[in-house]
Amino acid sequence: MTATSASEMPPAAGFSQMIRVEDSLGGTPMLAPERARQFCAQLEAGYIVFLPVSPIAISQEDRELLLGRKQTGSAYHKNIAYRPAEDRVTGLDASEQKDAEVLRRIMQKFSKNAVKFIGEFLAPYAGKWKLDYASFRPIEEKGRPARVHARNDLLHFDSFPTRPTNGSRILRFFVNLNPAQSRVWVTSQTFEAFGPHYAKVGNLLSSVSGNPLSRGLRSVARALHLPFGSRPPYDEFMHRCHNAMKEDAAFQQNTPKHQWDFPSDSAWMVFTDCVSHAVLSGQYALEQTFLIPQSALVAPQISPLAVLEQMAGRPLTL
Ligand SMILES: O=C(O)CCC(=O)C(=O)O
Ligand SMILES: [Fe+2]
Repeated sequence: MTATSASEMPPAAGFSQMIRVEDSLGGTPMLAPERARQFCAQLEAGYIVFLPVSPIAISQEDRELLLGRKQTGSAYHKNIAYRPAEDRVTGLDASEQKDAEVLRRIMQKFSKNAVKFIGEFLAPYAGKWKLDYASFRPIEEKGRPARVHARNDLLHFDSFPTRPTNGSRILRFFVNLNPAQSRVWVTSQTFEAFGPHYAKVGNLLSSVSGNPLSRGLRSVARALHLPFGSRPPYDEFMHRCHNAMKEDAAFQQNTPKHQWDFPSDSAWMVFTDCVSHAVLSGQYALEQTFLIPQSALVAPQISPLAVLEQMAGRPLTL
């Protein structure tokens, strides 16, 4: 079965939907500009764009290395982050430097190919994003032990605690490398439908600071690299919302969900700051994150930042 809704019914308004792009676009010329713009608009509204055949070529040798068949060390048992700006992998200790070089080479290639593909597929964003980290995820997600706030099997909107986006949106592109097993996600309501509820019930908005004086102080603190105020009000809200959702067992259990199975060698892209998502199972995925600034969005008025600023009646960025 390819990616489908568990209920076999299209999700209702306010829930994430899926768009299936049948033909493999690898190596094909750019989409017609209006189609690329439409994909951007649909993604920004909380759709998942699913490609049954990944457009990113990964050689057999690299695949075998990533799947651990030629495993030499323990590096393949951790999630690996790759920082494109510095061209290096992080999170490995000194004994794993041999693996680090192999992984750096593979991740660099993946990251470059993902950038090339997304730059063509979502042309309105090309060159306007800030390229964030890529990752390799070799750990089985089912039953993976983690602290509550770090659990990815609980529904959440993404917020990076140490890398505030200051209103830029989080676009992620995934490839399931597993030759036999799907990666299984569930999604629920989009941020536009659900975020305001959380903001009201948890009184989360009023407690994130946004007045001009403290904004000024925060800017100074940031310039001086002081920890105080390093997180803009927008990120503070998104972070609290992320944590509150994961802590809320009743919500996790009762909210309506749709399940999506991403089969071997498929790829998908999604704005994970507006698609509430959780990964239930799957092993071996590659992922590249793009931070899309407000100025590059096709529909900035429905972004999580715009939704929250409308409610707060004040700017929430620095
Ligand atoms: O690895 C996945 O499939 C998604 C996990 C997730 O929610 C995340 O990394 O934020
Ligand atoms: Fe996530």
